[in-house]
Amino acid sequence: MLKCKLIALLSLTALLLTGVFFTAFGTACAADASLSFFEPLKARLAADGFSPDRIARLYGDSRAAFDTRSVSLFFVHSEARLNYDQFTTTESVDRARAYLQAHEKALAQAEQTYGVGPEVITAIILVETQLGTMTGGSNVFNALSTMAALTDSGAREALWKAIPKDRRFSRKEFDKKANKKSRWAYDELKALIRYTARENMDPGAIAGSYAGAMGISQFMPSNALRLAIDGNDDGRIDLFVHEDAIASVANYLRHHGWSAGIGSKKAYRVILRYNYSSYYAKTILKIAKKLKSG
Ligand SMILES: [Ca+2]
Repeated sequence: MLKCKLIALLSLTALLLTGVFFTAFGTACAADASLSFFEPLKARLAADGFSPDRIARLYGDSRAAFDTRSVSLFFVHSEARLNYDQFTTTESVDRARAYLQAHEKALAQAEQTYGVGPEVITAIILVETQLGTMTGGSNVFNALSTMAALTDSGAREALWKAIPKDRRFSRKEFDKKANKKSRWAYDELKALIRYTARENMDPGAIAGSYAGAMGISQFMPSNALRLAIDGNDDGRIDLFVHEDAIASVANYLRHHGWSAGIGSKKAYRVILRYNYSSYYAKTILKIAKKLKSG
């Protein structure tokens, strides 16, 4: 609030001189005001047993923000579909082959422990994050908090207004999706807070997808909490470390029914549990086959 008043004074002076700073004033105050959309969410988290001190610290952090940019991507008509063919080109498969060699030890360990072949794990890591090189630029804590806050009408209106009119769903569809996504995001947010506390990580520093998927394996926090594995035995589970991500992908697949010598039909169904898209599952199996054939 103090910051807004100060900027307002400066802006008024600037306005008298040039008029240029008026827009900057509007933006700065809007950013501060939008943090109030997290108030009902903070109360819910405290009621669900999270330490009010920790919650206050998380949302009082200078990086905390109501992130309409990331979350609006859930609520727009998307023209572009992911081009899965890019992952089966010779160039992509060659890079995956180099990854197989570079991480041979961790992949062999994962196969021995979980019965999942190195080719399938590598194919998933290729498609998810281009072998760990593209892990996403959204602040996961902010994206999940913003989505979880959509139970509150003020937050919901602010997001609705932030979506360009020509890309919006109908209001009815938007509300339906906001109801569903806010419940889902709240559970993922709670998992993120628990996971980062357990691993002694700073939740505000985790970058990931706009949906909140994290690390080389793009795990949602609930999966990170339940199924991620410390692959390099350093006592921490860090999905931005290849050994941990490799073991975690293998454990995830095993958890969903993978076993050594699995048939292709069952393999297809298990891979769908990673990402519910037939294009995705077919692409993973195609890459794995190419890698196996040498
Ligand atoms: Ca580790």
